[in-house]
Amino acid sequence: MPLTCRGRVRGQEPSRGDVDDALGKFSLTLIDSLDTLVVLNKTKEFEDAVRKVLRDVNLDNDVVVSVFETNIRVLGGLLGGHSLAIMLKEKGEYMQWYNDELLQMAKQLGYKLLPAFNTTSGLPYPRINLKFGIRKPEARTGTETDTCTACAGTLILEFAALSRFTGATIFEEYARKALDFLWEKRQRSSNLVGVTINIHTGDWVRKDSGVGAGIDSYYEYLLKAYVLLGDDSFLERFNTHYDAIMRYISQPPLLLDVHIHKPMLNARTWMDALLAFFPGLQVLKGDIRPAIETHEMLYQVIKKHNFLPEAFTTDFRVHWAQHPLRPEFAESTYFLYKATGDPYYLEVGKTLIENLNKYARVPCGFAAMKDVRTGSHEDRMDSFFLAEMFKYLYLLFADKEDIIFDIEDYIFTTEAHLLPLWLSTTNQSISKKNITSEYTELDDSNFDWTCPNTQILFPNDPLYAQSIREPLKNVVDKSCPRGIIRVREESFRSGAKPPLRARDFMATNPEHLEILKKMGVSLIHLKDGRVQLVQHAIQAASSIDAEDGLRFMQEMIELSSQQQKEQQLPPRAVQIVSHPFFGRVVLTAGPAQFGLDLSKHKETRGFVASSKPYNGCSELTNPEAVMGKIALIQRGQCMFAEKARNIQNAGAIGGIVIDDNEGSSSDTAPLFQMAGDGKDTDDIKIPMLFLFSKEGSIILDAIREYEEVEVLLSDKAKDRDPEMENEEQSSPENDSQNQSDEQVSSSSQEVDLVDQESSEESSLNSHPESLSPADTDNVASISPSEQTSDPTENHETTNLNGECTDLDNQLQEQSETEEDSNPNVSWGKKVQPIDSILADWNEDIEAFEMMEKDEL
Ligand code: DMJ
Repeated sequence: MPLTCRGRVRGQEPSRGDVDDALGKFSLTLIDSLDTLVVLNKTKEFEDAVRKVLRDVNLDNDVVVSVFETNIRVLGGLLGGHSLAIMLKEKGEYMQWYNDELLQMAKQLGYKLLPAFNTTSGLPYPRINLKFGIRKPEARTGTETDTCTACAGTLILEFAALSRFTGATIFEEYARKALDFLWEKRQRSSNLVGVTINIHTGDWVRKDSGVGAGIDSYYEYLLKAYVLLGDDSFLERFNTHYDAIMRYISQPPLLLDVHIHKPMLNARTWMDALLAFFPGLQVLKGDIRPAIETHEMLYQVIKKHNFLPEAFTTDFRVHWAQHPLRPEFAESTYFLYKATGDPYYLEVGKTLIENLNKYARVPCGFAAMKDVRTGSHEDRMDSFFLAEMFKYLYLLFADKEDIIFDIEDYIFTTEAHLLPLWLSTTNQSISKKNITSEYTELDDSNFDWTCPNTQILFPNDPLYAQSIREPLKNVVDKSCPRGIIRVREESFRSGAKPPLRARDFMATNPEHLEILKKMGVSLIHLKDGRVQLVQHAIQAASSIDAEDGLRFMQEMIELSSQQQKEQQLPPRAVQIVSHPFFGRVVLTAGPAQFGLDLSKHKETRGFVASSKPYNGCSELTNPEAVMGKIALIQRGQCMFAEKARNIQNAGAIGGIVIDDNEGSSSDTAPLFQMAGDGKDTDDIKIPMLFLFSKEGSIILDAIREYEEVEVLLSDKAKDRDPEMENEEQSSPENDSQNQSDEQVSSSSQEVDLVDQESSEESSLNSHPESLSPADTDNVASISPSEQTSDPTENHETTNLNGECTDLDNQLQEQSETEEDSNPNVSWGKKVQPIDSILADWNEDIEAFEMMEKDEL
């Protein structure tokens, strides 16, 4: 926890949900970073770290952990540590005392994970209790029915290594069985796999398919299992899937999820950050061209936001603004540099390092970005940051002599742990599968770019990679908003009318209503004037129309979720700029619906002071203390607007309301906007921001320690770098005091004070990132396409110069002026319960599937 400078101990911090399943009270970060120390030539530190692991780590904790995360981070970490420990021992200088202790620990952990495989399918349960396993009542797990494909398909490297290192074949057998089952269950006509699968029946639960979240490392492990174990069947499976990926999911430079049964139908209009590993995998496969293209597209998104947001739309807008310092893009950059030798990739690496130092580095480590748009932090530094990011960035710039062993003798697991390639010839007790009976030789055209090495393929063309990147140079900046694309392209080319797009739909257009009817979509006029759209695929004129209807509904939902986000005020940033923080700590703050709008005005900077009374609900008794400063006030007992008026009266230049609910944090609670008091709040001129208790206590602790604490309130954190330190050193404290005084006098002239009665606070819950990308899929709320105004207002438009019109503004305008219209969801404040939306949606999908079956 790099902001509060503590370790995160499961159970001692508020639960963050699934993400905590990686924590098993087993010193995760220490184990995950063991082999990084050796790569970075910190051999002495490695030796110390191994001793600490052996001395302190307990694997027998009563904690429910993720089987996948425990495998890739802990088992992988122990095995990577063991691999390098024996390498060092053999060299004769370090680790001479080492006697396979890490391997013994890995074996103990391996046996702890085995009960998870006790299913008829052989697919593991997603979670296990380290002490009690699966079934026992005290285990608190074992009732799950689903797991993700990557969760079940990312075991073979670690499990096979464990078997081969120890001679205990059971681990490799179990991992192979799970992979065999997934292969059997692939959708036979598309050769794709879905995101989640029922571990008992093998039915696909989520039938969307991409190369990012939920599937990613399943593909990675098929190819790497072939490399490590030399078993042809893994390569054949990988090639079969790869062919399908390139046919359906790859839409260069994009990689877009599709439906496994209808692979020409895109499943969403956004991409997640996890797919950034894919160019690296393509390099390993030898398919350099699309790797260069996708990597370039991702790099441009990064240049725009400093980091890759967790999810971004096909027109490169932020869909989910968090960035937990994921390493995938650095990983791909490393592999592309190795393959091409193009110094461009060193420049890319330099940018990544500069951004990390500039925006993420805090006194106790590197903090995840809570929101790439504001630059605010989250008190979190996941173990993969040291396991992967450090390793790949170091290796990118390292010469062969910088590394004390030959990195080419090892394969990287998905967590970048190193396993020696000599394992392929050790303890091969499991019979290799030869060509699977179902394997059909693939058309070679997909592998045109497959090669042992680009130096051989393009020996006289050092500009090869550049020539591929060049046409994509402006792909992000010049991109026009795209909706769902590539729907039955062939039929449009042959003259058929393209299907109705959600963005174009107008409920007053008779032609549109006719199309809806054909697609099986009915329009219901609700009593309150809203309209609701419901699709019954079975009522569609044909299966093609039903498919169009499904796509239309999905587009509507995506559009509405987009609009909902656009209507929300983004979070703000509170940046601590005084010594010793120098702008490095940025806290996520909620905005207010009143007072100075920080997105329109320059930021406000000033020292902080607690108000008396601390709740700010009456005239302040310490106006001299808050005069010209940013007042800290506790939430509760009166309205936010009243607090603002009281501190403004006392001469404060801004206010930070700190939550009175102890332990609350923006990591675990959705941020909200502070609402006004229902009356005119134009008299409030100062900026007001809200901090949850944990973020607030970072400021309060800083005051206790350093007394004078200066902060910057803004919509986006200011660059923090030596400049800020210099600024601080050259501007004596009273400079900023003077500046603050000026601000106060100008703002107080404009202040028109109004007395308010005390009443209860109200707030508008509007955290844009409170749903994960997966959560947002089926739920939406949208302003209707207008039924009377100029139809062009609702269109995605490109003018004759090819420049994009600002769709965001159009949508914003729409949302301000229009009432509700809806595809099976409700608009505005009257939101249909999620369960009912999902039920309707599932009903539609079931009907659609039923219809498909009938057709067959
Ligand atoms: C890592 O833990 C692994 O790379 C995993 O396969 C997915 N991604 C995370 C980091 O983003």
